[in-house]
Amino acid sequence: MTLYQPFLDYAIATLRDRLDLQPYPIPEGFERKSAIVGKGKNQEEVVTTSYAFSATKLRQIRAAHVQGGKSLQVLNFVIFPHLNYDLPFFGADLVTLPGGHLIALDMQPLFRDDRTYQAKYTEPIFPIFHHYQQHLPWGGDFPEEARPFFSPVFLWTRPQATSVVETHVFEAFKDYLNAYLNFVAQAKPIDEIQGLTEIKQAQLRYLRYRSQKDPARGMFQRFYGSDWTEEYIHGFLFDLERKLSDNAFTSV
Ligand code: DBV
Repeated sequence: MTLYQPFLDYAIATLRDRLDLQPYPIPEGFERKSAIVGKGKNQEEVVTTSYAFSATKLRQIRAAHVQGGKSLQVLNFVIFPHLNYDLPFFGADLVTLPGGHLIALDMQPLFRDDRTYQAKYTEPIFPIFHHYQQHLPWGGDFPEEARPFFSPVFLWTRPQATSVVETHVFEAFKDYLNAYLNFVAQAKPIDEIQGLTEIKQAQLRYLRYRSQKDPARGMFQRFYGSDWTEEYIHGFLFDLERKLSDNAFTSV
């Protein structure tokens, strides 16, 4: 059992339990990808598996799980709501590299500086955030340009010990996911044009940032080549623009 498998199993079981989960298409050739990397006795098989679902209020729920031995494990898990809900994105980036663990967990806001939005989607999370922050201290510098996309309850930490990932990080992941699903349960569709336009712009802003700056791009290029990587990023991981142009005359 690899480090993030229990996170993925928990997430899928919880989503099945709490939502009307439907399959979401994964482009052919992207469900599973493998490559042999390294030389001699350092050779490792690196396998990337993808998972995707949708639900009534959620356009795409997707996970990418990279397994390449003890010092290369990644679970990137994001929930993209439908464009007629003001819900934040659920974003988890759980990364283990030879240098250590890097954990990002957040309810990423559509409108970071809007006080009403914060009261609705950030303040309820403060108790959970403060509870875990004592065990998961701030991870230090991260790209300034990423700031607009993070909430004040962004858990960002670089634990030394794997046991911290297995315990505190796993518990935080569960609590954030369940709190997110509480928001989903309460969310009401937006139907006025102004609100819908703002949501679409905010979703596209987030999506363009994440796809342009994907910190995994270099890693995927090394393992699987640059054509596969670009298609994986734009055709699966961050696919909203493609879906909008595929469905120019229908709703997404
Ligand atoms: N990051 C992704 C996707 C990944 C992924 C789709 C499928 O957005 C993995 C894989 N993240 C990944 C890897 C690294 C990081 C780093 C492999 C290490 C890159 C390296 O050191 O070579 C949060 N992730 C990072 C970093 C940040 C984030 C701030 C540090 C790198 C940097 O300084 O740019 N990713 C970023 C973020 C979210 C997220 C804000 C939201 C929770 O998913």
